[in-house]
Amino acid sequence: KEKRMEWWKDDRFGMFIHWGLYSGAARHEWVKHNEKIDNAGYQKYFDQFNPDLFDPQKWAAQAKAAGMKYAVLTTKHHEGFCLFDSKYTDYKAPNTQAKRDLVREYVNAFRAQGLKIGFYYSLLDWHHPDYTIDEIHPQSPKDKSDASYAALNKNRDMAKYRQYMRDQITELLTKYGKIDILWLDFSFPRADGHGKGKDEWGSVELLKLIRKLQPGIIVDNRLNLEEYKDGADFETPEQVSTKELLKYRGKTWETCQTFSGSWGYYRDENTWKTHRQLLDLLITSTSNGGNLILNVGPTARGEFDYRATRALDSLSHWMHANSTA
Ligand code: FUL
Repeated sequence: KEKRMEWWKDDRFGMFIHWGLYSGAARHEWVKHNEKIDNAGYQKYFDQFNPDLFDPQKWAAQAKAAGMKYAVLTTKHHEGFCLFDSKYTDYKAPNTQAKRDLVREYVNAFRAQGLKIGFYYSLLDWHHPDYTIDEIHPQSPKDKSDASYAALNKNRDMAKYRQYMRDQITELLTKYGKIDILWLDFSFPRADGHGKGKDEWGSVELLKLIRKLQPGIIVDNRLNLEEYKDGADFETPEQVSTKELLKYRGKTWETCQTFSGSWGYYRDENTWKTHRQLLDLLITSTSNGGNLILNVGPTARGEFDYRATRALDSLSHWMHANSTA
């Protein structure tokens, strides 16, 4: 483990990219859950998805200029839509107006700039027909009774979904060359019994498969496997303050932070962090033994929002003025 973490501890700064159908809704990557939208209601974002301005070379150049050394892209977020060409689903970018595997283009462009490659993959899936409905599913029952959950889940089989995840993770870890990071999200046991934990995800098996397919890969802690001896490589404090980050000193950690409050593109959000705040996060993280992964939520057309571009530019000016490279 020490060995595989070496480059990561040295690199310290990465770019998170949340991109999916929710980018078209432009109001949070949890929009399907937040507004209780069913598959039929969500279909328009699939039909309209057309990233005509997607230029991964430009994304990679912006990341590099800002001093970032690695990137993690959402290959599939909770909505279930896949940016890659998976043979296990039709719910994927090649079947939209994009007509191609967008993950492959990201991998090629970022690798060409010398950046390390990471994949985010959601354990939650609000589209898959076998994913059982739980309390955070868009179709969770109003009355929250055991009987309602049982009725809704009569024909849903998590074992099939577990196999689907193993198949897709196998695709991701065998078809794109060396993958440096796998960022799985998320598995928190739920108090009321209508949520999911490591057993429903098949976390132990999944991690064994991952380590077999890509022995050097770095995996986050969201499989909830702290007790498993070859478990998580790093902790993932999410959107916490610089003060809170100090508590992680001595651990192996990466704080994930967004420019604003959501991860997916949210056009009308007004809570953007100032450039000074971003710099504080970077300095506090790196000087306390942690990493920072800063998130950009591109638009559905495939562009970085002007506010994200300005923030990255400001970091890049600072990097330029303060580095010897
Ligand atoms: C969370 C997710 O639910 C968010 O949408 C986002 O992906 C963040 C990094 O992790 O758990």
